[in-house]
Amino acid sequence: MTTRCGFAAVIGAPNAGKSTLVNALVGSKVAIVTPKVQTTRMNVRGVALRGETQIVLVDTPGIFKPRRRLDRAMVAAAWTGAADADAVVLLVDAADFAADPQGRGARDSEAIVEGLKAADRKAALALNKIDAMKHADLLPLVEKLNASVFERVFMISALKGDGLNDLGDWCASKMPEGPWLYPADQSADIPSRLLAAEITREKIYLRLHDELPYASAVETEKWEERKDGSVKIDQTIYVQRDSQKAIVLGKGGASIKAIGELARKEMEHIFARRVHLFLFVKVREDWADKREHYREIGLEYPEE
Ligand SMILES: Nc1nc2c(ncn2[C@@H]2O[C@H](COP(=O)(O)OP(=O)(O)OP(=O)(O)O)[C@@H](O)[C@H]2O)c(=O)[nH]1
Ligand SMILES: [Mg+2]
Repeated sequence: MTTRCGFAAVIGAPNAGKSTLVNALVGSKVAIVTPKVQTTRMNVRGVALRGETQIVLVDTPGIFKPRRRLDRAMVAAAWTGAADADAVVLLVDAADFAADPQGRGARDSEAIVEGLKAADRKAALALNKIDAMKHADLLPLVEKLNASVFERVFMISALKGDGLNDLGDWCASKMPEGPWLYPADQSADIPSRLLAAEITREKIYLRLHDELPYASAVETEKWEERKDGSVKIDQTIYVQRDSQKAIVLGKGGASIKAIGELARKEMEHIFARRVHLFLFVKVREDWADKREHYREIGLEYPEE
């Protein structure tokens, strides 16, 4: 039997629902999801199977007008993900676009359409979050986004699952013939230490607000297998100022305790074993300018 295998990159403006879509197509959580923009910082691979076809889905950071060094690295990674893929899905938050056609999300999406055109890159357009809008508002949007540059247009809800079968079939049809890259039972390609750090970062995004999530990074320092089958994980949360450290800790340590509790529970679920999680908070003003941090999460380091 001939097998097929290739890469399908999901790109789009921040908060479009890319990570939600990749998790839904894969059928398990490979990428973290939060209501905040710029959650995803690196390309994450998840594996979906459809018959004899293996689709390696690439979740990418949101594409927007970058300012900080970290932002530039994230946006560059997203475009690289698209350039390397056999299929590209541009995901748009249609509910947000319809509600605010001049808004930041809409402008970012339009700029990505221009980018795809300039690169002569064929893609499918997927209008997401149709569960959260009037369907009558979809048509004008298709026109506005210049749907003619797209091979196909899908209307989906990554959250509820609507339209995902057709989109998955389209991705599968784009995969070239070839051997599978991953064993049939593997759904994620992210080292456990990194996934553990991402899980903690997700809880920080969910629990803390304003600039704090963007000023923080998480690294897994130690991963210690114990004889009883459990694992001890030490992680450092980096922030940029003393005042931020105080916020992460919270009154009497309440905040970090809650973050640790949520993260540990999810790690236990994902790694299917008991986890002892120890979180430390350190101030490192320039973590976002250190090469090692970029290497750690697999990003190219922008020189300026
Ligand atoms: N109503 C609705 N909400 C959705 C849908 N898909 C995603 N969301 C929500 O949109 C928010 C952002 O989802 P993510 O998957 O983190 O979005 P993203 O594009 O990966 O965001 P970044 O990584 O920050 O670029 C979350 O609160 C999701 O629950 C959908 O189909 N309908
Ligand atoms: Mg994401």
